[in-house]
Amino acid sequence: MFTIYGRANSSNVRKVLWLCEEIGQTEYERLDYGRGYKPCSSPEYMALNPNMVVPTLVDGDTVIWESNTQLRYLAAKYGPEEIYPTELVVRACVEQWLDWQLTTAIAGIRHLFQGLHVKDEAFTDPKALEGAHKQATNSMGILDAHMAQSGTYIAGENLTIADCCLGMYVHRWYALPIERAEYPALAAYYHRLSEREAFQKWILEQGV
Ligand SMILES: N[C@@H](CCC(=O)N[C@@H](CS)C(=O)NCC(=O)O)C(=O)O
Repeated sequence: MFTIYGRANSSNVRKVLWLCEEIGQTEYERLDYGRGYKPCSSPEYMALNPNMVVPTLVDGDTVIWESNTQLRYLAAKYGPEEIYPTELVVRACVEQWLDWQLTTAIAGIRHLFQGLHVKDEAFTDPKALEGAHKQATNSMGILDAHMAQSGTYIAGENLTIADCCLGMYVHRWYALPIERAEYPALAAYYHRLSEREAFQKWILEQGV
């Protein structure tokens, strides 16, 4: 049995919990660390994850931080082949979108979430919010264009960890109180994800 350190209302934790549900690995232990719960700045947590963020995954002697790496690890260890395909070109597609989430897509959406939902004063400046909205609109436009030609899911006909990673932020884009551009392929994708029980449990039912 592995342990996931992280509160279930964190986007990065929810990605991992969604994947676990999809692959039927539900016998894990989850400990509430992070904002509003046990502090990530405590010595015992920092010994596991010096970044002071959630989630951290502990599987036996293996300790992994970075949620997308946890997705890769859990999918490779416990999942069916389709969820983290080994065929080179499909694998590259999955990796590309996982990396894009962390390097590009997260910036605007995170700022909007912190400013409009958490209402953290460091993120409420109107000009900065406008910039974040442009960034998020642009990122979701890129994903919309991709979904218009990719098929059912990001890497084709099967759900992969690229969906577990980005579906969380597609949900946030639709759940935040913002103006949204018309993105028909993205909306259809969100609707498809919303029909999955595991997505309902860990993404839709956990709030924004
Ligand atoms: N790149 C990291 C980012 C982790 C991160 O930013 N986690 C947020 C929650 S989504 C966090 O720990 N915030 C501080 C806290 O909850 O104490 C990952 O993907 O694991």
